[in-house]
Formats: sequence, structure tokens, C-alpha cells
Amino acid sequence: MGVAQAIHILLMLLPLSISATDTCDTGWFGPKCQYMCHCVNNQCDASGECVGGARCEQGWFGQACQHEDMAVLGKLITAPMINADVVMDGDDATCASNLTTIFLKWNKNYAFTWLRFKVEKENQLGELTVMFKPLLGDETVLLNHDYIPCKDQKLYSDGNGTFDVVCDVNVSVHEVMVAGDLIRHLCSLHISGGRNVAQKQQAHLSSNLDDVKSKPEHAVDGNMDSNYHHGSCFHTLEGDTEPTLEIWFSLPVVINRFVIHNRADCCQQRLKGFHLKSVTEGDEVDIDYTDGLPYPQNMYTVLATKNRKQISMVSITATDHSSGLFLSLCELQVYGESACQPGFYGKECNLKCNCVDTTETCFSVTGLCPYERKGLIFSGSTGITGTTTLSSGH
Ligand SMILES: [Ca+2]
Repeated sequence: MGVAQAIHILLMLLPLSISATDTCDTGWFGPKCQYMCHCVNNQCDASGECVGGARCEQGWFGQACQHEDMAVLGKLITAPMINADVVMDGDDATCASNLTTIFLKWNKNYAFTWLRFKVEKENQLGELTVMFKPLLGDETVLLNHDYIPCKDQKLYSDGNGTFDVVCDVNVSVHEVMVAGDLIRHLCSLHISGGRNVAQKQQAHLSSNLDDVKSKPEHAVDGNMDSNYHHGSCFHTLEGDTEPTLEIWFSLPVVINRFVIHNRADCCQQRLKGFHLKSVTEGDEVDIDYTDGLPYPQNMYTVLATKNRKQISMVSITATDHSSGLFLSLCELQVYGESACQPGFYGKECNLKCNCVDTTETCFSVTGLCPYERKGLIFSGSTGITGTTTLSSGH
């Protein structure tokens, strides 16, 4: 065998030996192993999809089970009243038969972004109304026990009974109402809490106590262990006058919620009065939040509901001097979505919309295409031409 031939064979073999599946630890996937598998028993393939008949773990849904499902955290009430399990069991094959309205209620507030529902394929026609009950006590809402509409509602469909509804809701909500003929044969409901877009992103600390137990990347390693000595937290140095953690995103993101996991083994008061900031690529500040709670918490949730901008960096700075000035925490979760250019979608915004009508732009999160009725033909799907005769009157 000649040298050139040997090199040629070697080059052909090389890509096989560095495939993504070989290099990610169990439970992780993706080109940079940055995504956590959320299929039951870690049964993910290299793209995160469930294999071996596994479903998404409870509380996760969507492509590669990467979206947190807020619906499972709430209580579902239906009219007429049915056993909510039909809708909430994670099984698209079990469906209700005669629903008119559903109410999903939480005992706390969330920042709504979009929801997904699945209906029987042969019964995917009819009207749809989505409304919300806003946060009680929100000063921006005058009649806070009334429903507010789904502003700028956008409806997307795959033509097979899966629908995504996007609303521009700029207040926190604690109830979602969905009504209309379209949900009459409802099989599943998911309310997106977003993806944790901070996980495995670039983390930077203004100073670092040591490089063994304390590492900046511990803030985004997906491990919520709140004992500093277990090695999944970080700790800044004494004398750091502005102890700060920064998370830099590989792609711009739109954020709906931050969850900060304080350390629990000691020193929780150090996080009291923390300052949280999000900035755009052009250094424009979006979220600028200062903790005002009287006591330190194990976990802090900060909602981002208004004027959501495309963010490239998030920072947390400690401000409490009562026992020295230190920043020490165990995980920062940032829930949101990648901010894709129009015409592209997906976690990395590298997938191109593929709607039947090529002038249409798909939903940048899921790739589903606008739901439209043209004459008596239903069209609009990811690469599929659906033809469904509409009933009269629609
Ligand atoms: Ca951690």
C-alpha cells in the first residue's frame, strides 16, 4: 500500500472515531455535549431523540425532550369535566372526545411564551381561543381577575394534529384557558417553560477561590447539588470588590425565567441582595434586577415578562457585605429559546423552515408552519402537504 493510499484510508476512518456519541458522557448529547438527555432511563440517541420506545421524562416535551413542561406543575380542569389523565398522561394516543374548554391553573406565576397541544388527526378543525389570568397584584393590570387575550396570537401546525400557539403576553400569568372546537378531541397539552439555555455555556468568574471544588462552569453543569464540598458550586476570592459570574451564550437567546440555586451547606446570606443583569450583543441592558427579599433563599426565581430582547450575556453580582463580600452559588438556570433569524429554527438555529408555502416563516422554536385555510384545503406543514376538507361554516 502506498503512503498516499494509507493516508486516504486513514482520513476516511477518522470521522468515525470522533463521532459525537463516543465523546459525550452518558446522559448528554449534541455537537458540544451541551444538551442533557431527558428521555426515560437516558435512552437518547446522538440527537437526543428517545430510542427503544422510551418517552420524554415527566416534565419535558418537544424535539429531543428539551422543553420544560409547565403544564405538569399545574392543575387541569376541563369542561365538560373529564379525567385529566387523558390529556396529561404523556400519551398522544389517549384523547378526550367532547371538550369545549380547559383551564390550567398554577399556584404561582409564570412567564407564558407558547403552548403545544395535540388533537386527533381526523378532528383538527375548528376555532380556538386562548386567554390568561394575569398575576394578582401586578400593577400593570387594572382588572386583575379578568382574563386577558392572547395578544398577536400565532397558530402553527404540522398537519397531523400537533399545534403550537404563540402569544405575546407581557405580564406574569397563573392560569391559561383554551377553548373552541379545535380542542374537542384533545390528546395532549404542554405549556413551554423554555429550554435551559445556560447549560454548558461559557462561564466566567471575576475571581476564583480554588480550581478544584470551585469552577465557574459548575454554575452551568446541570448538577443542582447545593453542597459546596460536593464540587458542583463555585466561590469567589476574598478582596474581590465586585464578585461576579458571567454566562456568555453561544447564540443570542430570548429569556423568560432565571432560577438561581444558592448553596445550602453554609453562608446563604452572601447571595442576599444579589444583582442580576442581562445584556444584548450591543451591550444594551435588558433585565436589571436586584433581590429585595428580607431573607436568603435556597432557590430564587426571577421572571422576565416584558420587552424581551435578544440576550448574549447574563451576570450575577453579590452585594451583601455582612460576612465579607463573596459570590457563591451552585447553579444558574436560564430558561428561554434561541433567537433565530427568520426562516430558521431549532436549538442552534441551523434548520431551515420547510413550509409548503415557501413564503411562510415557520415557528423558530419548533419548525411548525402557519396554520392556514385556503379554500377547502388545509395546508401548512413541515414538508408535508396535508389535504383535509373543512366543514362548512369555517
Ligand atoms: Ca452545579
